[in-house]
Amino acid sequence: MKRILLSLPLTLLFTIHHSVAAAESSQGKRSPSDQRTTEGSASSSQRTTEGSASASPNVIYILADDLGYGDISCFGQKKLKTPNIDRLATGGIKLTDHYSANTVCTPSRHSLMAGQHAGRCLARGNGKENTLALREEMTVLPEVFKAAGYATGMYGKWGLGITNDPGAPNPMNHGFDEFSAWKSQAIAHTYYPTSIVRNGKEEPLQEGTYIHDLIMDDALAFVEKNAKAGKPFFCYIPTAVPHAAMHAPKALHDKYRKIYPQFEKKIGRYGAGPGEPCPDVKNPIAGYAGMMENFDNQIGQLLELLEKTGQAENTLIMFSSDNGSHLEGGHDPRFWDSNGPLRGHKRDLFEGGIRAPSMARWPGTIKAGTSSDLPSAHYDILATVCDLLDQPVPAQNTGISLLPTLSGKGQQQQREYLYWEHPQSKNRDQAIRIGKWKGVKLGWKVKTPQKLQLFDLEKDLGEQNNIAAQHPDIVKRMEEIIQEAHQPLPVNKPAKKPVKPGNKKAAAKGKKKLNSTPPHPTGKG
Ligand SMILES: [Ca+2]
Repeated sequence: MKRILLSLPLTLLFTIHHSVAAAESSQGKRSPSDQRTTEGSASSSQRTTEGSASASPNVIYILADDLGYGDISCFGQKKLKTPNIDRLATGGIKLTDHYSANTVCTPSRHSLMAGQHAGRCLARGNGKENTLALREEMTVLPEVFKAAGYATGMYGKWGLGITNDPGAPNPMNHGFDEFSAWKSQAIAHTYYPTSIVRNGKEEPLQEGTYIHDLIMDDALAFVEKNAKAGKPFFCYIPTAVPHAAMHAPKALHDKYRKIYPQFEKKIGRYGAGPGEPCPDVKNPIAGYAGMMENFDNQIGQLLELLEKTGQAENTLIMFSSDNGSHLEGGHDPRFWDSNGPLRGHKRDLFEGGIRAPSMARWPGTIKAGTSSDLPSAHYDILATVCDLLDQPVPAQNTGISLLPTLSGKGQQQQREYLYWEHPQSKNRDQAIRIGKWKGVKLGWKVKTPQKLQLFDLEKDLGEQNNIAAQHPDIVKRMEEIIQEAHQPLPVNKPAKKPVKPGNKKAAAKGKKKLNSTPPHPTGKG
């Protein structure tokens, strides 16, 4: 597998404020963490002697789907308790300023796998799934684990292609040994699909089978199997909860119908992939609560299994969400206050669309009950894992290692900015964060791109007061960066069918295709 080492020169023009140990970084000067990443100077055994942690900890990454910043109780949810998810925070570190890489499913997942921000990522929106697949020549997250000798498994919504296709869309083509999933992202809209795909093979399901329980059972079996074998593992759990539709197991749905009877006349509706049942939901408020409790119970099962197999202190668990809360399928994020103090929801680049409730737990290594407001994003996970496992950082990476922030050891490398864009089209929304400053430029759904809006997140977390006019230098710098951060996607390949000489109509069609951008992300997801 071809690997190219990457150094990350940074120019800090603005001071980045955060509470965890920080060090100044300047161009050409690398932090100890960065040196480890680029030069491999610290061996696994060296790190092991520094602390009690194993050099090859198990890693579990749980990615919720459309879970808002205010949707779990340790991040402020008042109406619903999530005691097991909260254990990740009380037993580890809360990452209060950690972000999704994008504001919809596919590009967010693509960025997580490839370690690229939204202006470099090859998926810029939801669309035709197999055209948005990861490129085989890239080294992506599970392949880093494979190179370090890990077992790898994925359980949930892949979102990067049809999972029973044998080519590039298939998770097993990108470093997963095994997986259980929906056949496609569109089918993952229903929790009662007609089939499950295991390791690339589609298996029919009996009508009314709640797939989330099957998928989590498979994840638990993968964890138990490898724990007993003493094999380090990477378990990726991109659950579809709490994305539309509001399907919950019947007993839990009924429990919350009694708690919220005022919504009994409300019907939640959503659609799934071709030919797939997506039952309407009577009282979708109760449906949401029931599916969240079921999910929280599953996290409890996972934690108990780690204790039972003696792996709790040898396992790093990370938790986040692929984008902000949604307004689909009868879900009411306003009732639940799903975005907490933030502005906006899914498909927005205001904080409510991208800031994700995120935590990491690794008993004995991550100090319990701590918090960090280091600005960071999903596209930092690849570099973090490379740092953790002493693996080279893939060439396409744009992230930094967060390991010093998680472990409290070493100097945390700084970055100048975080960047987002949505969607891929002539006019797109763009956002940037530099330290406490947040810039948002709206271009999608407006007739002409608007001027960049500037917010001070320390004083104005809800992004209500645009202070761009008071800080022209910051606005100018942000405009320069977002201009550079956005790179157009490579143009489509020309049609394979040769154009006959003299066929002007076909020639014009071929030329148009060559210059066209990928499908516009109008699809749900
Ligand atoms: Ca999503």
